[in-house]
Amino acid sequence: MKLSDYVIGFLVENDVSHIFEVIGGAITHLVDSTYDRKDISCITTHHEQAAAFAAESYSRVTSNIGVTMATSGPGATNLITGIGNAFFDSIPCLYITGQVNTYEYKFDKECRQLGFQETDIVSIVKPITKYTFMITDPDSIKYQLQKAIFIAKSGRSGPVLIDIPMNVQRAQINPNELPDFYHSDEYYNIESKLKTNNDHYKMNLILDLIKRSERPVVLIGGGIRCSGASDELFEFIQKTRMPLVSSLMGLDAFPHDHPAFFGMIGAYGNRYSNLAVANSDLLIVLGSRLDFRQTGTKPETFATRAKIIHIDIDENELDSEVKSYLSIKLDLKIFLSDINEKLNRHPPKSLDNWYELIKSYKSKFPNYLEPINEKSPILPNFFMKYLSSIVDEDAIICLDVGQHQMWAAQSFKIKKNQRMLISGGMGSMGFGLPAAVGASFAASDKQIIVIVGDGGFQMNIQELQTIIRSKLPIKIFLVNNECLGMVRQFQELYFDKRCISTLNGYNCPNFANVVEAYGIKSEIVRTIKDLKKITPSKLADKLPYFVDVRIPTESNVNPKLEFNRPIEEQSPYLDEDELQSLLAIRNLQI
Ligand SMILES: Cc1ncc(C[n+]2csc(CCOP(=O)(O)OP(=O)(O)O)c2C)c(N)n1
Repeated sequence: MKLSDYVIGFLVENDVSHIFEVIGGAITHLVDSTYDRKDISCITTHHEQAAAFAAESYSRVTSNIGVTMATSGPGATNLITGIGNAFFDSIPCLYITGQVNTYEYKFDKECRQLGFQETDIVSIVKPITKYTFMITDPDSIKYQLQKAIFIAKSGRSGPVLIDIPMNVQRAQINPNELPDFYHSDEYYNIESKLKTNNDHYKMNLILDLIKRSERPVVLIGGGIRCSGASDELFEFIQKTRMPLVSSLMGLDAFPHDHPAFFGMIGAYGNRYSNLAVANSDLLIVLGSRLDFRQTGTKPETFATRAKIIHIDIDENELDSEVKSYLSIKLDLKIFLSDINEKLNRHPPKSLDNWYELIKSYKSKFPNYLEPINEKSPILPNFFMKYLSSIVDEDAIICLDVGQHQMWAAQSFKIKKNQRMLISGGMGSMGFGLPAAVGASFAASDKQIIVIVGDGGFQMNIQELQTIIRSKLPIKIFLVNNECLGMVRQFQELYFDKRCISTLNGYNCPNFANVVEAYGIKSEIVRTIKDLKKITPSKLADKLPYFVDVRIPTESNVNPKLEFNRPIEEQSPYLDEDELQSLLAIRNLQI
């Protein structure tokens, strides 16, 4: 059997239905092996970065591995941003790169290159993958693919890369005689290191702290989705009634219409969410790494009155910047299932007063303002709230990176069966559109929404062609401020309004014309009245649809945390007396 045929069959056995790729000489054997197969297909994108983002989003939606293929040299290096994205956000993805023939590869020679497009991608991506390997022995293919997928999915999941030289791809192998990873000592060694046990002593301590706490808060992060623990989290909150806040990456792991949900915390978090954390006496952190965007640049000012319990599958994330009272290395699904069982015996005390207090913050600091009249311009937070009221109950929303992402995080109300796909740790502009392509193939029955800025849209705009060619009914909302808004806001604050490269030296094309050149219908909306043009039938249509949402160029993300402040002291600043009265609890000794 030809090795490339074996690789494709292996992917099918692992329930992979789509491979995202851009072709090149060095992967032609692999791509050719999908020809005439009904059980798997290649989705040709127009840039390898887009293929990688699409595969990552396919993985997020299917909870299976996402697969990208790229040719050697520039194809492989174009994957790097996508690989980094999957690494930081812990998404299991397999990248298969083609490589020059082994007899053209330099190996240990001191020269730069022997073969055309020869590039040592294995070494280049080592720091941003969980495992990476170049196959030189055709008989190791089964072992290496099994090992790579096992590592990608186990523990804290993430990306893996397998580099396959062309002569290896076309080699003949006997599939019945290939070594098997699952019967190797290596497998047992890796597996035994992954085992984590629930510590019963610590569990009882947590139950006791929950019982005694008067102002508890649960903070969730991307780890909830990664461990598939959304249902267990829901049950935990139903049982404890603890108020819940989220990091950016945790946003779609809990429904926003639930009475316990109190928004996103952090630098661009809702003011009421940050105040809840600042006043809490117990903070249970589930699968969030407590990075500076959440804690502020002075982590010692974060949740100073709370006992922090931190649970994460990756021990390197525990006690990193913020020191916790109790930290546990554990898969969240195991932790939550276990505590849910025990919680029946520990009914929590009434949290009514605490709820009243947080609700009072919420009504004092709403995250959007109602427009004055129909002629009013579209203000971004209101737009996000409006959009969330008209999309399907199980829509998948793909965000790009910038101000629009933060407005969506603050004001889009995510429902139980909706997903919001975000480029978190990497924060890569250009993520939204290709992510929507991947989500469309992963869930063809669902409504797929993109929210993107004019800058990020121009970074992977070529994927409109993938959308139109594959007839994907993706609905694109371009939040158009005609500038690189997030950095413009930063320059206004810290660079005395010298907006180089964001306003000066940056501009946009007529997007409606561009989009129509691809054959996609478009609309421009400028006022509240115009929003009525976005009718339910246009959203339900089986064709792609593009809306250029014009917002004032000077729109800013507020509230915003400036350097070296605690998260409850966001700008625009509150009057000192008012802040102190809101933080009254903080001054009590617990
Ligand atoms: C690939 C990449 N390049 C640069 C940046 C830095 N950056 C972050 S947000 C931003 C501006 C985004 O502008 P736009 O897409 O128009 O969205 P807006 O902030 O205006 O909503 C830039 C340049 C980045 N995150 N990713």
